[in-house]
Amino acid sequence: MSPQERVTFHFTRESIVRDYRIAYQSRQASLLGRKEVLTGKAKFGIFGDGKEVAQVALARAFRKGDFRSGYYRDQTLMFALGLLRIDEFFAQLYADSEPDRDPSSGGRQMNSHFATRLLTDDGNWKPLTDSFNSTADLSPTGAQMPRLVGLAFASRLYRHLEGLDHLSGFSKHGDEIAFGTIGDASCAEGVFWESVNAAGALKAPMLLSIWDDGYGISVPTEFHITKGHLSSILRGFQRAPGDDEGFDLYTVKGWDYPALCETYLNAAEVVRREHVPAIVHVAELTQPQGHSTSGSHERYKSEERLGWERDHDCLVRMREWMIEEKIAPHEELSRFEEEDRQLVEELQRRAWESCRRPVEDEKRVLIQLTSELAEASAHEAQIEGVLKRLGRLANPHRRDLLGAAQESLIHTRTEKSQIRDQLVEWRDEMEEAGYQRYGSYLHSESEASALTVEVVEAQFSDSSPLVNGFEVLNRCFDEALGRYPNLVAFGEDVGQLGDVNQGFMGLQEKYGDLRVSDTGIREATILGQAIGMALRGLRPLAEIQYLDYVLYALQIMSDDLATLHWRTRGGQKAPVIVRTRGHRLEGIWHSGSMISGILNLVRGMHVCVPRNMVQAAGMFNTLLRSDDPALLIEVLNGYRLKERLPDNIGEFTVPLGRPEVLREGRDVTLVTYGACCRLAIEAAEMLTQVGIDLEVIDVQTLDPFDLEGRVRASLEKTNRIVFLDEDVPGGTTAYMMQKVLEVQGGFDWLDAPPRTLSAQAHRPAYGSDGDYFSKPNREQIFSTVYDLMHHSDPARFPSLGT
Ligand SMILES: Cc1ncc(C[n+]2csc(CCOP(=O)(O)OP(=O)(O)O)c2C)c(N)n1
Repeated sequence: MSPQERVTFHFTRESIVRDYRIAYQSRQASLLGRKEVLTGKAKFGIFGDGKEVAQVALARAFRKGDFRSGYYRDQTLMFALGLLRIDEFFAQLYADSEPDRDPSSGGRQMNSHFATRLLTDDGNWKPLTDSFNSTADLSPTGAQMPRLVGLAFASRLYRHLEGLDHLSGFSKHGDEIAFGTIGDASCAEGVFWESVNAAGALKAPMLLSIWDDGYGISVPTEFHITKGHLSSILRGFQRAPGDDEGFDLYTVKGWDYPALCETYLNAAEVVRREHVPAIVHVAELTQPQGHSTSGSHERYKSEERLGWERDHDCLVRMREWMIEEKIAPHEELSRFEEEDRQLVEELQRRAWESCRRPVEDEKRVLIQLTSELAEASAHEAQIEGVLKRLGRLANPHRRDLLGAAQESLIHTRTEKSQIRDQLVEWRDEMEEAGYQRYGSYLHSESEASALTVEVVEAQFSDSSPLVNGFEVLNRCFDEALGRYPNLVAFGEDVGQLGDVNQGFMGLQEKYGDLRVSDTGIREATILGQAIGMALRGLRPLAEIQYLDYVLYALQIMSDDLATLHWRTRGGQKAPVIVRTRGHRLEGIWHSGSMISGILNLVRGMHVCVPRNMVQAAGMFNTLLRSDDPALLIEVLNGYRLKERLPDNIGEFTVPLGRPEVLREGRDVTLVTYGACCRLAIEAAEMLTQVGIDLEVIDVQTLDPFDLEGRVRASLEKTNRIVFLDEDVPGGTTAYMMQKVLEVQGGFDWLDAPPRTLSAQAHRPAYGSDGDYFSKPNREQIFSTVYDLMHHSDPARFPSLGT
């Protein structure tokens, strides 16, 4: 069926009234939500008013197993699908941190950032074909788009790939649609166009709705979009009749309920059956309360526009239509509206009380303890003052309680009493609970955590061949593709060529072009493709061709992938392995090692920096057995270096967070990773000639970092330490230093100032000398270590003349 062959649908009166009531309740929730913010009970509010009718229509096309990847205007869709209750909507507005009351995020996300719980409490997947599913929203405009590509493309794989029958909880023959939503102004983002193009090229069954209310906050559409009209500029993506390349495009007015229902049901039918993506441009939407609680739209909308918005309010229009069509008379609708208004108020009240109750209980305990402390203290008046100030707060938060406890403890710091000890204990427990409440689930806490994967040593025998580094990876990937039928590898040049360094050479031929595939040059959506696929039970191994180009994918990696498990409080996971190569080659954009910039933005992912391809293979094997997302950076100049191939290439694992001592020494500990390991070993050989015994440690993974304190153990022996890498000064060397000196307590073992040796602050220059004077070199390592020894024992190690 093409969009030209539309089918008209007939709905029961009851179901239409139900749609109206959901839309009406949703509007009431928006109105009341805004009030709650303006009266100070919540911090910020952003609501879906003006978009209700389109969303109840869209909900009619949603089927079990389908996914949503949307944004903060979608509350009505969530209500209509039964994925969000009104009390839960308010719980999130109040930042209620109880996950049963805010299942989307457990108080971690601001209001209208929705998610369903895809995982059981122990971190395993629920059967997703039994439910409507929503991925977890993000605030950066357009950031929902890359993931949408992968969510949709997964259906294509489930329809066409052999060997996925055991994953029946994720798909029924690839019949699932990924529904996306985005605002009109956000369509100006680069990731929007990259995602639309990628979905078209991949023939991914996505159905994207653009909610067009004519503004991005205060800026009207013509400033965002060429010609000021999305439908016209999207036309180039439209497929020709009978063709299966391209999109189906629909434009429909956001207040026209029957047209919206018909459009969505027709569009979804085609997307589902033919796997042809579609875009529904929903025009003429309004925003009755303005963008958010941060400002008022009267400041930037003309009187004329405000009047137009009142006339075209989708609820007003749907109501008129229902009366005209004799679906329900005015009186009946008024009665429902009154009932629904009261219902929303009642649910809001309950949400507020539930949110406040635990804090009020804690406040009572604190007041009891503090009052008793005051009675027993010489500082009674000051503590009473603290209590009075606390009493004046209408709705204190936990931070106010902890502040009051701390103040009381400071006043009584010279006193000893049992009641004071009790207050200390109360404060400690409150702090512990608070950090747990907001800090858990940064990484997997399931039995598949990467940190609990069994260690299997690499086995070598007399017949273990010496091969090129890339051949080690090639064998590893071959074994992995054979073992895991849901493993899919993709990236630029990964398919036919087998990647630019032949890691996948011959594997597309062996496993097919859906398992090992080429992508366009589109790093953000390579990442998004991986996230979406991982959310649907596949195991993506996504390649970013060079570390330097990770920056194009970094926003999605940082905002979406790295935060996903945490921001849903363990409700969702995306076990994506991102593979890239970096450190040393040639020039600014092929030898970057900007690790700290990445490392510090992807907390929530593991970051592996193997020194060679055998270690890399072992880390891949570990990650494939786990459900944590990770970034693995191979050493760019290591593919042609010879390594011995382990006999158990498909089975051995390298544990994360366990450094390896590459060379034992007693004088100085040198801590490094990746390509610098080779350089450090070379420098160590030079140092032996002057009687300095360098211990070289490869940390192997930066996150997690040395879980057993192996670096500190080395420092206890040598009492001198150098941190070495190719990042900028104060980059990852500083990161490692903080871990060792502060976290591991290494400071106490130092006999000399700690040193860092990194690349220069500028980017790496081209050519051999460019490299030598940009990156740390053997001579610098020698001098740095020698200098430490010179300061310890100038007689034995006289100045080199520097
Ligand atoms: C990357 C990014 N830039 C800026 C913002 C601030 N911002 C939040 S919403 C918004 C306007 C979005 O307009 P539109 O896409 O039309 O959606 P609407 O809010 O109108 O539904 C802006 C600029 C943001 N959240 N993310």
